[in-house]
Amino acid sequence: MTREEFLGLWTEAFRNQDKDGDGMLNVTEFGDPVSFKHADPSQDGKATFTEFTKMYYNQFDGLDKNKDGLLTVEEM
Ligand SMILES: [Ca+2]
Ligand SMILES: [Ca+2]
Repeated sequence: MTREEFLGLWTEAFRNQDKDGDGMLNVTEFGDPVSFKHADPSQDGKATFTEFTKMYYNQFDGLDKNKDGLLTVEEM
């Protein structure tokens, strides 16, 4: 899948997880305190949509071993 498709999945997840609809995820909404640290680099207890997608943007780069801008099943 492309980076756009990958981020699209997480955009959808963000909307579903943002229960109170304030455009940010707190640790309760996020559900995983360990990964939440990566989603909230500013450590203010809120992961904004920008922080959230940035985390997955970087994760895409980490997973895309051959740097062709596509994630294959093997790479995931
Ligand atoms: Ca929220
Ligand atoms: Ca790749």
